Amino acid sequence: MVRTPHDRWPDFVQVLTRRRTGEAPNRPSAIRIILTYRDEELLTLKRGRDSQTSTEHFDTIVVGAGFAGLYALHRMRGLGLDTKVIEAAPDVGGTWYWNRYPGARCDVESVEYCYSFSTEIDQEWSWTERYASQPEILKYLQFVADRLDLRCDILFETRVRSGHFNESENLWELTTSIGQKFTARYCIMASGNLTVPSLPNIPGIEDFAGEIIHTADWPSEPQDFSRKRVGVIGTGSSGCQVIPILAERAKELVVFQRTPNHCLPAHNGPIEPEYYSRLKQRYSELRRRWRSSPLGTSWPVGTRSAMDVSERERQAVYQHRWDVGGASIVASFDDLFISREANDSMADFVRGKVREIVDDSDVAEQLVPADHPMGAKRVTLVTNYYEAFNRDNVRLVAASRAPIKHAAEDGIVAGDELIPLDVLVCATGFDAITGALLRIDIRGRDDVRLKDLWQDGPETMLGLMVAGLPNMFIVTGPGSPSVLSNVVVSIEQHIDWIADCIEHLERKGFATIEAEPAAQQRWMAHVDEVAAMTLFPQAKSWYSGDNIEGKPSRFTVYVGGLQGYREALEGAAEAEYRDFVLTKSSVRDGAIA
Ligand code: NA7
Repeated sequence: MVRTPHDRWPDFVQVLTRRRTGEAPNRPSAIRIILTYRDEELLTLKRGRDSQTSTEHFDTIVVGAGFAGLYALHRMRGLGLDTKVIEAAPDVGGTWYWNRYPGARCDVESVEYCYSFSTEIDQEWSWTERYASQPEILKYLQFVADRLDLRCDILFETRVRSGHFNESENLWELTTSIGQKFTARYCIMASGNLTVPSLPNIPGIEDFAGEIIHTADWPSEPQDFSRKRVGVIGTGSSGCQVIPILAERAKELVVFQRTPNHCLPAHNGPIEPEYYSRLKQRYSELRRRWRSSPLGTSWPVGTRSAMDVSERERQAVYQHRWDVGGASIVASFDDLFISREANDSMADFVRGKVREIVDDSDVAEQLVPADHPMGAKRVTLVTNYYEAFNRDNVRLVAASRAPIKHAAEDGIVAGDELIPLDVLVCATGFDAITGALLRIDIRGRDDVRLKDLWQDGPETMLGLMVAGLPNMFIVTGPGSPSVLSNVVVSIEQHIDWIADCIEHLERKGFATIEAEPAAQQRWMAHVDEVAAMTLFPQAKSWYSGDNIEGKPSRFTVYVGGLQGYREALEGAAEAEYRDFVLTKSSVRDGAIA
């Protein structure tokens, strides 16, 4: 069974636990979640008894063992720093460990969604599909961990609860869920942008007698849905990937759609071996070329306005990119993210496709996305998503006509109808970008809490550091291109910057580095300024935190261009960390470089 650290479900589990106490439930949903919760508690108790009471010291602690954490460990070792990675899951993989729902797949092409720092890894590893599935990505990360012998420095099944900066010692003091204590001079937060699942707040959910599964915590044992009525809530990437598979496997499938999204065909398939061996011969050159392109990918990027070409040519361009597959349609012209008119021309094309594919015109109209600019919410890459609605066993329940009202013992009440279900799949997304960081009680200088610093939304310098939190580095944090770039590329770029920065501190004898508050303010003003020039803020999305109740809404992904961002990073390092404060002692205004 996949062990679910209970704070992945904080409120939900508490509700279930409270209400179920004393009952002898025969209700799988409650049982499943409570058991996984208890499992973690048992583990905590068991491990707590023999956990160390003394504090272990490291030069660097890395939080998370996904793409970022593994590479961070590799780089820190290269600097000769004694490093420990702390990871909540029982294995490496990060978000690719947990998101094991059927159909889970990356929306970036495999040959681009991988590390580039090692020629050996590049040559020894071979991707089998154009878009890698979750099991294959997980295998890749396991391969990398073994190849670089990383596991011995990773503490698995351990969650960092708090990180407090000790100003007199210039050390981060970390505590884990089972009370272990660590100190470190540097802390690298590789905790991921999409790692804290979000559950829908449905009244009466604790009464539902069926099983509830979140896509980001899919059971590892095989599930037989052939006699089950399955409901899926959510039609983002996870929902749109799992729905076509469940349509084939379940007796009945009900899709609860709140907002229709723009879905594009992935045209996934095996990678041709000849193509791949040719590519491998030129891997580094191709990578360099892709990464220096405006969007950091292999996509050809249009340099004209969508409105500067004839209707006929526009349609031909969109059709070509639709046929090629993937999300490159969003790069067809250079103004698709800044002009609503241009964006509408692309969205209209996709809307036309939905109407073509879906047989029932009424169902098609409900699936047509209309409320946000295309791409302002992440487009989803799909295989047979719209086609699934042509099956007799699949039903769409759109919130525009029948919003979910509450859960009942037998199912979900939407509109005035009780829809009977045996299983409820929540493909309801994540407390993205800031969620994993804010789950940890992080306190910097003067005991100031990250939670308070970010009460109106996250503020960082270049997405890497926060004023007041010395020697704490964030990988692909808010204020960087993060989730709107090829994340592996951004991860390598950030870890390399962090490693160079630490090397600089060590070489020059500095004790701390942190963002300079005024520079941080200027950077975030720039992040806001460029975002306001685009259509991104026009959508309510997880990019802005809008999917989480009570979370401040702020679009903090840097969309000012990857080239400019790279120059800002390099410029800061070349100018010996201009815009950062460096100290040689514990005193904040000590020797400043
Ligand atoms: P997303 O993209 O956040 O999608 C979540 C979906 O769940 C989305 O359709 C939401 O509708 C829906 N949702 C969320 N809460 C509810 C409630 N309470 N009721 C009904 N529907 C709800 O998450 P994914 O996991 O699909 O993808 C996240 C990223 O992971 C993806 O972009 C890739 O980068 C990988 P809404 O649109 O908010 O109306």
